[in-house]
Amino acid sequence: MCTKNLVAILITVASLVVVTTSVALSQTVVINEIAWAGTEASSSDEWIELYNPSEEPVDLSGWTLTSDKWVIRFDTVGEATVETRRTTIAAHGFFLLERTDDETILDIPADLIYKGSLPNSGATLYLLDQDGEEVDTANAFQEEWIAGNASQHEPIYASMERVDPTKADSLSNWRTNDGITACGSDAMGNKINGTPGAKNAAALDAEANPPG
Ligand SMILES: [Ca+2]
Ligand SMILES: [Ca+2]
Ligand SMILES: [Ca+2]
Repeated sequence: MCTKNLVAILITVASLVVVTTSVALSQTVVINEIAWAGTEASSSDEWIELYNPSEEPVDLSGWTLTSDKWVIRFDTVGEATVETRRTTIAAHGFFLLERTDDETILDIPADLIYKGSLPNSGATLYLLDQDGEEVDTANAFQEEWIAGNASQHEPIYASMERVDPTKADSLSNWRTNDGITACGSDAMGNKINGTPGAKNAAALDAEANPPG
């Protein structure tokens, strides 16, 4: 509770000083989960989840999600975008991007299909708005992935989950999915060690056991 109040005060102070910088980060669309290692069915079956923590739906028209290798556009097929199905992310809603086709997560419909891989050695993702302004980043603070597993560690092919979607990208705001609070099936029907289209296990855990 104290933490929340402190954040609110800081935001108020910051918004008095600067109008348009990273203040927006606390209540805007974030890169919420990254399955950079793919799934048990296929290491190519990567997927990415966005989350909108705000009280208003957000139109992603003109926005892009980029790595240093590819650009996903939310409203236009081309570059890394294979198919778009909607451009709006609901208030407190999720937006699921599946690589290659909709089978990546068999039982949950994708909101967008893309192509282009995320190296298991690490990458940084950037979410940019229609003006090219940076809305959010993921894994911007070290070369290797901060969290998530490939096949060498249990739970295998676990996603990298953002802990608090109202807080900025940082080394401490990501965790590996615990393999317990998980949902969805991969292309072969195996359980996904992640939470595509649902609240992150890491976020639920942080809420149940707040730091301090
Ligand atoms: Ca990969
Ligand atoms: Ca799917
Ligand atoms: Ca999730």
